[in-house]
Amino acid sequence: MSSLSRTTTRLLAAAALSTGLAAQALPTQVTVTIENLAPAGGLAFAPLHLAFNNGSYDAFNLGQVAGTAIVSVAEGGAGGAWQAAFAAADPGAVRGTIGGPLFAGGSKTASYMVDSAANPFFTFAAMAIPSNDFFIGNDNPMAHRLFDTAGQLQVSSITVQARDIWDAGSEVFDPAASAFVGDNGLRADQGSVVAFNFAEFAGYNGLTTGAGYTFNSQLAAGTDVYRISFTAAPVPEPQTYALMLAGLAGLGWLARRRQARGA
Ligand SMILES: [Ca+2]
Ligand SMILES: [Ca+2]
Repeated sequence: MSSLSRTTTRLLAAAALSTGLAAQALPTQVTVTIENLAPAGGLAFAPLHLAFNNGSYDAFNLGQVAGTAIVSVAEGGAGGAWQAAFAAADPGAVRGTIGGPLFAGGSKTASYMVDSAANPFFTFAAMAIPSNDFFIGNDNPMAHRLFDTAGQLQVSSITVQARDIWDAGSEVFDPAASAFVGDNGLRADQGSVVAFNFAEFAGYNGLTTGAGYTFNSQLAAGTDVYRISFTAAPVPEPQTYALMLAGLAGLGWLARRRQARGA
């Protein structure tokens, strides 16, 4: 094979690779806004743990014993085991934590670079406080498919109502032992399973929280308590640029060779 045809072959391969990447990877800048919609003086939330993912990691199931991953969210909010389990099960997921307590009426925003083709699904988990072991999160890992196959955002927001709040079933309800109002050192194992539960929040009414306000649940089943909103902006992939530049440089070299031969 001549030097020229070898170069042409390489250029064609680079072009094919470039086209292939453009079809497969869909890099997108996703901005996530979280809002605590609970009535003033009511629920607060620990940091939100989130992951843009391939839909394969299922952190818990209604009616089953909670594992250490979701318990690390539900019983203290820190979620270290949840993050580690997610990373092990779905290494390509884009994970994050929107930190700090989120009080009623509060909101926070964070942005993530996501390949919407590889990670079209969204999973989240956060402890509700005060509580012993209450949390919000999606049971079905494929419940929230944010992106279609063309990379278009399909979900503008996820709203959580009081009826959607989970009790991990891992710690006995006891205001004296609850995070944010009691002494965590007093907590006791519950030995139950994951269930829906918002009624027990009324048991904290009148107690002083760690933030100094007097708790008042005011929750009915249909009360909105949390919203996660999304906006997305596609971004060109650096790899695509690099391949295009390499291809252009190769074409320039080829043109110079042709010119030299023709002369
Ligand atoms: Ca599940
Ligand atoms: Ca419990």
